[in-house]
Amino acid sequence: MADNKNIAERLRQVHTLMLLAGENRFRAIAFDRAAQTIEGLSEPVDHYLESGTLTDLKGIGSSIAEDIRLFSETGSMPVLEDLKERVPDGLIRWLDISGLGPKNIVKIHKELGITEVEELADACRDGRVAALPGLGEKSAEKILKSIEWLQQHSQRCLISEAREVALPLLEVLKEAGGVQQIEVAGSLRRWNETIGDVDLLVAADEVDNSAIFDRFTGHEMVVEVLGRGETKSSIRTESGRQVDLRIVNPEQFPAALVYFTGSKEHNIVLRRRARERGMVLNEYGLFPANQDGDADSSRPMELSSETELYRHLDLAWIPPELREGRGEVEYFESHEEMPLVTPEEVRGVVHLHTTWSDGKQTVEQMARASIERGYTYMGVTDHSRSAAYAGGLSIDEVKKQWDEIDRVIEKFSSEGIEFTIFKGIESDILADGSLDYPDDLLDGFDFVIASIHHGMDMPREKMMDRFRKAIEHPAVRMIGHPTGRLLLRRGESDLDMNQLIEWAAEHQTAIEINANPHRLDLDWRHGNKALEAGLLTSINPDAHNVEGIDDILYGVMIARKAKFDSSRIVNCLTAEEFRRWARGEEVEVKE
Ligand code: DGT
Ligand code: CA
Ligand code: CA
Ligand code: ZN
Repeated sequence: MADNKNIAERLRQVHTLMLLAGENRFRAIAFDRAAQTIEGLSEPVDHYLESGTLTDLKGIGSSIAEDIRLFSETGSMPVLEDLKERVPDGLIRWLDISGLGPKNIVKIHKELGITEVEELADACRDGRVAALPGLGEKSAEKILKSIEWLQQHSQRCLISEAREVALPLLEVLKEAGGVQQIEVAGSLRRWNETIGDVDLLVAADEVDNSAIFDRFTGHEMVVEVLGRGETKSSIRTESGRQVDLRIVNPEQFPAALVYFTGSKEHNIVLRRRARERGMVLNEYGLFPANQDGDADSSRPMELSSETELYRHLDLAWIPPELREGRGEVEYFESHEEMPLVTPEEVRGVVHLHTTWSDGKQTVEQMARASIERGYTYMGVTDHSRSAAYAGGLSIDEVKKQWDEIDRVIEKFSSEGIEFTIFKGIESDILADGSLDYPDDLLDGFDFVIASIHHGMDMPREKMMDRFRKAIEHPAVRMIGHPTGRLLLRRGESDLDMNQLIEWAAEHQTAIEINANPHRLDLDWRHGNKALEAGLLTSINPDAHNVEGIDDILYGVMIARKAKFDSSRIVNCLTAEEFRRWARGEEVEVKE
């Protein structure tokens, strides 16, 4: 038995490898389509296999059905195994190089006989790539730039990937004998958008350390033990992540947790405060300073929690996501708490795609999934017409979609379901800053998100001009993913973000926090400026399927890092308040 997700993943691998093997594109695409179909099923595939109805499904012909059957029965898919033999491992990594598609990968690989990313970089430098027909110097330069960028960033991973590693380890270690307390520390506890390594911290009596480390290094995810000592052990997982586990005595736990949560900048400020109060703070504890100013380690302060440690420094407890050395320490000198948005305060799912453009589920399915998750409204925002690659909607299709939304609304009301669906659009901002539809059509939407998907690398002045025009357009209520970045894969547009924030705040136009873990854009580092300007945001999953809605959690944590409370987040409004804001009425921001 294999689950649908697993099967879909294999089919997708076949698709990718076929492209890299230079096989017929349409045959390859069939596997991608089949993967999409399998993913969208509500019943397990085995159900269809048993009843012999697999080939009734859209996009599943008899040959792919056979591949699925074999995989389900034997756990192996011959077509995939065969491709894996034929396509060198190194080539697969070429797919991460932005601007290099399968066709050119195959061409370069065949003509130059190279398979490793490093070899490709060399071939870009010495002119071999530029000499290939259809590539040229510009392409070679672009590929090289992208490789260098990747190499610089490949040591890190997305927070979503780090959580996939950390949470199962945390679960297992929680149950291990002798573990008295356990926490994630480091950048993951601070909810940074990318993570270098995962840090775990355990409180235990020393006699138990060895057994706990056995449990850790013996976990099924571990492929390599990088080091093992008395109090620290590091492993690498199959996904390439490094995890550090440190074990400290229960008395040391609060100080160690603060130390290993970081950030370094935050720790520096805390240590200075300790010194100013005649104490020394380090990873082992908080100590009175002796005459030389060193820690008097014979007399550690008794600390039972992080809160107590902060108290000794005349501070209230600071949430980990704020510990970035950006004024949080000063704030918690005189405040017990900072008002910050919580997941429960988000009421509406705004910015999502449906089968009308490049989403995987229908309006109704997305609505029901939002209801299941406790939301009370959603804003459908498919792509606009010039986004042809993503199934952007023609004017005619927009009107048909409105009809469908009306039908779903009616259906819900006949079922007694209270749920509001707004008709929105994610309109492209074109090269000249105009939007993608005539004004009278734009007026027909409940709200418009304006985003840039093309020409993201125009010069700063031009980019700012495009955004300014979009913000000034009366129909626009939100700017989508402002920098256009794809974390660890593609850089950001060159923008004056402070200026952008000011313009948006003036118009009560929100700049979204795109909650997709690949984006997390608006970046939280602009939080102080956003607060000062009174910027509104919206925590938007940019969901392309039902599961995508759950990314809202990442957006909430990034919003907290950026110091947003619910009064500046438009999808924390009720549906009626959201409608009023969307119409251009003022919303009240708490002071
Ligand atoms: P990462 O792993 O690059 O995503 O970022 P972090 O913050 O997890 O950094 P990491 O794993 O090197 O260290 C975990 C925490 O330990 C860090 O946030 C602060 C603390 N720490 C590590 N090294 C130092 C140091 O040299 N000085 C200070 N003050 N703190 C350190
Ligand atoms: Ca770390
Ligand atoms: Ca570390
Ligand atoms: Zn977009």
